[in-house]
Amino acid sequence: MLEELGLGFKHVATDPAKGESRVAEFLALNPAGKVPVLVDGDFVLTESIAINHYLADLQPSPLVTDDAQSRAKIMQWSSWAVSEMEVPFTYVIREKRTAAIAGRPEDEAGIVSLLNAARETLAVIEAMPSNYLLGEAFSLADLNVATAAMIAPMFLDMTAFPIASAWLERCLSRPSWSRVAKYS
Ligand SMILES: N[C@@H](CCC(=O)N[C@@H](CS)C(=O)NCC(=O)O)C(=O)O
Repeated sequence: MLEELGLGFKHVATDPAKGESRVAEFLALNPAGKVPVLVDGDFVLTESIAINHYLADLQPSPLVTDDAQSRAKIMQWSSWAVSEMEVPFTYVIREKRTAAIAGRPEDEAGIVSLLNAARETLAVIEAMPSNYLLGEAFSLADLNVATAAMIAPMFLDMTAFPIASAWLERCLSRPSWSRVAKYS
């Protein structure tokens, strides 16, 4: 979102896989021990959706149009992204990581069930009648949903979802996204 809006920022690399989000200095910013965290002066904000909406308020852009129904639709898709789409992927990643650390087999049946739930969310995107979630222009709804959807190709055969795949490709081919790649 910072790259989309052209806002200046300093990225502080924090790798959760190395435990860097669980050190005292980071936990003081986010007791949940998770990235991202935005620090804007004395103001500290966690949760990617809240951060993106805050940034959108700081810097007006075509990503958020100023009418109640568009804003509500962005909220609808953003809530859906974190409560429906992201959840099965999060649990699959967690199960794989936990199994690897414990040296035990993965819960295959559990993973199958989670990936089926993930497919159901992709089917929602697949039913999209336009090029982007709110119509013909990229918006904050696409940004927030694509951030969850970009995990899908790691686990699912995307050929079953040509419309969702083409949409994801449109989102991920934005210049902002390639600039973000250098932070990971
Ligand atoms: N609901 C949070 C999820 C944040 C989240 O799960 N972050 C992961 C990386 S994508 C993390 O920092 N995990 C570290 C951990 O759980 O120790 C958001 O959208 O900001």
